[in-house]
Amino acid sequence: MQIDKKQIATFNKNLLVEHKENLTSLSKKHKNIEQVIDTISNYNIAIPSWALGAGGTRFGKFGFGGEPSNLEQKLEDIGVINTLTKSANAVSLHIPWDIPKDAEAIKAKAKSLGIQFDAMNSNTFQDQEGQEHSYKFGSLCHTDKKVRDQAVAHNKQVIDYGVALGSKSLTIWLADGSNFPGQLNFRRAFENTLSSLKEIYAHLPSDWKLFIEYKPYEPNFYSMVIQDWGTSHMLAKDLGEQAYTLVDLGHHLPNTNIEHIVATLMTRGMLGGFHFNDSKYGDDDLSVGVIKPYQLFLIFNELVFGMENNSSNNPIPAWMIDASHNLKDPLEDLIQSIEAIETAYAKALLIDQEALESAQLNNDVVEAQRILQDAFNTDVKTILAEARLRNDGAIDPILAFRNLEVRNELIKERGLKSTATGL
Ligand code: PSV
Ligand code: MN
Ligand code: MN
Repeated sequence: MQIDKKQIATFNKNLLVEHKENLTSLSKKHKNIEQVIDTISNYNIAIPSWALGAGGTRFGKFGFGGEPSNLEQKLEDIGVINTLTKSANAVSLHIPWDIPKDAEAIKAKAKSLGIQFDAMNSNTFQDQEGQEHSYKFGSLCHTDKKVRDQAVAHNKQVIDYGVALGSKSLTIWLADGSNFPGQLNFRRAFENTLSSLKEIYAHLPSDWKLFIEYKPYEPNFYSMVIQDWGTSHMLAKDLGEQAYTLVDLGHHLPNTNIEHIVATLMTRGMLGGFHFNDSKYGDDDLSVGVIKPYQLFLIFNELVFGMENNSSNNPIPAWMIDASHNLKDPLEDLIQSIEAIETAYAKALLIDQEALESAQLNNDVVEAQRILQDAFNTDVKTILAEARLRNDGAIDPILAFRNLEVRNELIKERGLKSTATGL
C-alpha cells in the first residue's frame, strides 16, 4: 500500500485554518520558531525492521492482520510512516530476520520509497536453523574459539549485506553474560569479546562506523559482558576511531542519569547513536515518551548543546527507535514514538541557551530551572505539524492513518494472518 500526496493534501484541508492560526500565535511568542521548524523538518529517525509486526514480548503475540511478511512489505510500511510523518526515511535491518536475498532489487524498492539503509544489526543471541555451534553460553565472549569464530563470521556477513545495500554502520548488541555467580570469568569474557570485536572491526569498510550497545541485565540476570557505557567506551577506544558507544534508553538501571551519560560521551566525541524507547521498569517495553518525557527532553537538551558546541567532533548520532510491543497497531505506535522524539527535540531547541549559561555562571539555580521548564511546558504540536506540512506530510499523522484506513487496506492486501519476523 502506498499513500499519495493528494490524499494527504485532502486530509490536511480541514485542519489547515486552525493550524495556521496556532502557528501565528506561537510565532509571536517565540523568536526562533522558524529555526526550530527548519531543524525538525530536516530530522529523520530510522525505523527498526523488527518493530513492524506485533511483538516485543516473549509471551503472547496477538496479531493485527496485514503485517509485512517480507522485507519488501516492511519497506512499504516504513514508506507509509514516512509519507505521513516525513521523519522516517531510513530502515535499520536485522540479520538474519531480514536477509536481502536480492540486494539490488531491495535497494531499488527502498529508493522508490525514499528510504535509506541505516545501521545493520547482527544477531548472535538466538540460534538459527542449521547453525553449527550454539550461543547458549554466549557468542563473542564464548569460552570456545569455534563459537567465537562463528559469531565473528556472522557479523562480517552482516557488514557485507550492508555494503551491498549502501548502509554505513553496524550495531552490535550482545546478550552475552552469565546467570549465576561463578559461571563466567569476567576478565576472560571481556578479553574474548574484545578480540572478537577486533576481528569484526578489521572487516569494516573505512567509511563505516561500529556502534556498541550496552545493557545491565537481560537476558542474563547476573552479569552482562558489556554492562554499561564505560565498558562500551573502553571497547570502542581499544578498537579505533570508527567505533562508538550507542545509548539505548531502556538499557539503564532505574533512575540512571542518562542525560549525564550523553553529555559525557559527547565531550569525548564517543556518542555514536541512539535507540529510543521508554520504560517503567527496564529495556524497550514501552513507546517513546510515555513514561519519562521530561527525561527525554533533558537528554535532547544535552544533544542540542553537544551538537552546537562540538569541539570533540562528535558525529551527528544515528537516531533510531528500538521499541515494539503487542498491544498497539505497530505503525501507529511508531508514529507516536516519532512524535514523542520530535516533541522533546523541538522543546530542547526552544531552550534559551544563552540565558541558561548565564544562570549557570551565576549559580542561579531557580532561573536555570525556570528556563528549562518554560521550554518544556511549551506546546510544540504546531511546530511539528508545520514541519510536516512543509514536506507535504500530514498535519496529524495518526488521524490521517485512521481516516485513510491504512490498517484495513493492509489487511485487504496481505490478509489477516500474515506475520512479521522480529522480536
Ligand atoms: C535487546 O535488548 C534489544 O532490544 C537491543 O536493544 C537491540 O538493539 C535490539 O534488541 C535488537 O537486537
Ligand atoms: Mn537497542
Ligand atoms: Mn533493548
